[in-house]
Amino acid sequence: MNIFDLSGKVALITGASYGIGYAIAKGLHDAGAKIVFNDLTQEIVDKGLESYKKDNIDATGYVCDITDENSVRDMICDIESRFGAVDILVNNAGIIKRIPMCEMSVEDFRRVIDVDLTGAFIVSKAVIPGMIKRGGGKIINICSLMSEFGRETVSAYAAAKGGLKMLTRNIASEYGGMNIQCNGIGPGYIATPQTAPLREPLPDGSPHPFDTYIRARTPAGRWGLPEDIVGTAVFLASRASDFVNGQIIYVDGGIVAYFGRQP
Ligand code: NAP
Ligand code: GCO
Repeated sequence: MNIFDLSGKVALITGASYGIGYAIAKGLHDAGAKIVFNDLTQEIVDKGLESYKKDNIDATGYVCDITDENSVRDMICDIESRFGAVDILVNNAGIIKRIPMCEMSVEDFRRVIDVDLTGAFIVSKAVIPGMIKRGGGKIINICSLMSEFGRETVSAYAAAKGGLKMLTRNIASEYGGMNIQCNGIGPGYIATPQTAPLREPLPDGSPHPFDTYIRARTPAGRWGLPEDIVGTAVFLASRASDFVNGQIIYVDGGIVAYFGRQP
């Protein structure tokens, strides 16, 4: 028996047209799961579908904003009628706005909380009843180093991702008795469109100071790749993690463990 086998499982990965979500979806597919994803616009969903097709993955994509509860409910009803209840939910969709706190509008702050925290609540709330009926399920919340740390300009994101860590523990506490495991993954600094502005070389061709900083701050000495997250996601989606609940696993090249080099 392969304890990582996901054959026959339905996996919904939010915001998975590209980036970390796409890599996780590909990994869950390779382990046997049926892949369903959503994104904000038809254009992005179509781009995602093209990538899945190129990788020989028969994925189904929905246009759905995770902050819109009615739209999420419609998507989950449709998934349940076509494929059955969602067995694995990956709350991956997320945004960041890098703005110094005292310059940030309350609207911007609320939007980040809405997508990164409330969105995960809305989608989890919509799939949990189906999981209970089916006898269990797996929820994986994509947290962040900012579930533990702060830094300049990311107040809303850190507040949301810190909240997502606690939502993870609460779902584990509230539904663990119904055989639902809810865990989080805290990726380190991963090379995706979200972090592209932190990696772009300066006009004179020299590396971005944040790029240099991250390489020095990461014991592995490099940025992570979306593929680095896949093994942990498959583990948390599979029966191999059936007694693991409410944990956040940092997949960060060692950043959380490292105090940093003396300047
Ligand atoms: P990304 O490249 O920006 O991808 C995020 C995806 O979420 C995009 O497809 C985006 O769609 C979608 N999305 C945004 N708002 C949405 C909404 N309201 N409803 C549905 N979909 C929505 O980000 P990523 O770097 O792959 O990050 C994925 C997750 O990992 C995020 O939660 C992020 O915070 C987290 N994370 C990233 C890093 C990192 O270093 N990259 C590290 C730790 C945690 P659009 O294309 O339409 O915007
Ligand atoms: C930032 C980054 C981070 C990462 C990630 C770290 O501006 O500091 O974007 O927040 O994306 O979430 O785990």
